[in-house]
Amino acid sequence: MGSTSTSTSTATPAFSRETGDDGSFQRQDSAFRDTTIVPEAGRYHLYVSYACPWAHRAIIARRLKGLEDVISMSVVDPVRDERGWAFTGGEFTDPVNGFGFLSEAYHASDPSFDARVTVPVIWDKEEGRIVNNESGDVLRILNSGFSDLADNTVDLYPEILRPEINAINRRVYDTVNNGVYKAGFTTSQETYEREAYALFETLDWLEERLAHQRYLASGDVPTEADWRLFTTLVRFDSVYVTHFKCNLRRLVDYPNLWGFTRDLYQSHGIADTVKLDQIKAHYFLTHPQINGNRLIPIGPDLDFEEPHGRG
Ligand SMILES: N[C@@H](CCC(=O)N[C@@H](CS)C(=O)NCC(=O)O)C(=O)O
Repeated sequence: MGSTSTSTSTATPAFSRETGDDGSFQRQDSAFRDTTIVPEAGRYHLYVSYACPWAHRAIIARRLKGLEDVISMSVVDPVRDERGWAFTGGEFTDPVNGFGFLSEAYHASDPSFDARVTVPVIWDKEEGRIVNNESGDVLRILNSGFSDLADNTVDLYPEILRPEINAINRRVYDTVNNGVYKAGFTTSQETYEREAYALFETLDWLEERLAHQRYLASGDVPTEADWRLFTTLVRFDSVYVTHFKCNLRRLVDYPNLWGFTRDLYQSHGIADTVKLDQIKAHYFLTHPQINGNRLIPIGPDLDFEEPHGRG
């Protein structure tokens, strides 16, 4: 690219506090990282958004681990304004604390909290505080923290596969899960190109890996590594290709990755955790810096139910 196209733009970044001097998006660290919980039914509550890929991990784990009667859940409105995630009524209410905004949960837990209020959140009803707001931790807590209240025939983080899962997660987090955001939110042409190429390099690598095995790690059942990738892939063609300009290839151009996504989508209980209307409303209406006219695209027309032919 020529020199004019690689300079940092003067555009207003979507997240000014998380934008480096070079225009790159630098995701904030999660503030609440407690990982010990008391396995009790009815004590914990999940705050999520169906729109958010990080919260989607928690929704999936709660379902797969059979914890829906053990951990209650409320959902924020997918469309956010400058006041952050809100409970606007109807399906977006908080019966546990009656909060109007998720920020109230953060301030109840730490009155001095002044960073970005994010989902997912695990809330302890007994202590009236946030236990954890990092989706990677939340996945592990749901997988193994609830003892025999959970369905332990499902193990998303089997001991023997941990080194492999950790290595896959590292690359997938940096270049795919967070990679799409780094490409989408940067105000620098150079950073955009670097992040977008790194993303597609990893997708190419994953495509090749999935030519020889059904799942990312070498076992014969899906693990957290698969679900962490899934929540990004299921949003890819509807959102990231256009909204975040990750358009070198589409998911449907990768036979193995597209089959893998359909395979997971068609797993028991997963399809109705994917709410594309909320996903699209969230991204296209919530980031006016990158979609100023706030129109929601009509497509693409994707068939996640098409036979996946894997396994
Ligand atoms: N590291 C966090 C990131 C969570 C996150 O950034 N969630 C987004 C939604 S996709 C959010 O809540 N953003 C709120 C905001 O930007 O104000 C995790 O994995 O749990």
